Amino acid sequence: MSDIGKSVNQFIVEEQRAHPASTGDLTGLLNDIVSACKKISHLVSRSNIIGLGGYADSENVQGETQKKLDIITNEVMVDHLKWTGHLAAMASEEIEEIIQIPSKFPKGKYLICFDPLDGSSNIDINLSVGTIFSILRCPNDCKNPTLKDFMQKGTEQVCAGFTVYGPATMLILTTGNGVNGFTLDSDVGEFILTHPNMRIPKDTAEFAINMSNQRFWEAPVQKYVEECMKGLEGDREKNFNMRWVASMVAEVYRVLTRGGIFMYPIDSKIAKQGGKLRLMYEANPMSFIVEQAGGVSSTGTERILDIQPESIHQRVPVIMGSKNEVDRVVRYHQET
Ligand code: AHM
Ligand code: MG
Repeated sequence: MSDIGKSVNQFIVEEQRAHPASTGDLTGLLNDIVSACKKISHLVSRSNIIGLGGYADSENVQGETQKKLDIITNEVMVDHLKWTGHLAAMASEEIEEIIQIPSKFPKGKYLICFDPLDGSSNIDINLSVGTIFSILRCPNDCKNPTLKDFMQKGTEQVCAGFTVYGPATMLILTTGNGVNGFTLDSDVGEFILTHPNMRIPKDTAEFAINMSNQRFWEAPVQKYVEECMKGLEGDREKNFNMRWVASMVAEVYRVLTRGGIFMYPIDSKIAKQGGKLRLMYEANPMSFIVEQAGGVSSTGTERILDIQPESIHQRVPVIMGSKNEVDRVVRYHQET
């Protein structure tokens, strides 16, 4: 029987039953995340009506001006996750320090890193935004977790997922056993499995990069994009199409559904900070998902999931998507 039509809760419980030794903690944590994302979806869709559009008077740890929804969605995540006993600590793109579980609540064995509202520069123009999360095991004493406990390679992730608040709200999930996509049925308030076993085609004729940064890129990316632009009139065997939504959740969702290569490479403008996208909140969870769907994810010189994190807000170059195109960009890096 096809799995299509199952609720995400049923799907998660069945995955848990396939691992008889599991305690149900991850199932509980995923249910908490699902609840938070449903609340965020509701807030995002009503933000103009309830006065949540536009900027707040604050900056986040990265020095970026925060949108009102950046702050509120961060609070929704923390409020939904802090009391249920599944987490030892949290880290958010919007908050400088790691977030401890208040002492009145029990602590669990997992750590979570999240970007509560990725692509938030798109919110006022009614384009897709989303929430990204990555779950790790707390390695040591879960009673007093520290920053050091979060410094685990992406290969250690237990689960990763993201939502897209677009024409439909979607949830994409991996626990290391393939990638599944669920659509929120807002009439009944449940995510329903609509996209089982998502696979990224190996080949693609679609690339995504912010072309306005072209003059700052390094030689391998210059070469690759120039070839895509020339298509059949250059050295490529096909013509290429370009997309740039400026919302990673929307770009990765597109790559998962019809293939493509998504790049936010290093460039001379952002070289000092190491890249644009954050390792712990964006690059690692998305790389886990992309690899689980048969794609590849690299900085250009290194597999992203193999990077040993050095700080919680660390940024890295990102090149991910259809295998044959990412491999080609990596090859151009090796050749230079
Ligand atoms: P954010 O987490 O502050 O929204 O920033 C991340 C976003 C990604 O979703 C997107 O790929 C990128 O920033 C867009 O950057 P740019 O505005 O330089 O095109
Ligand atoms: Mg983000």
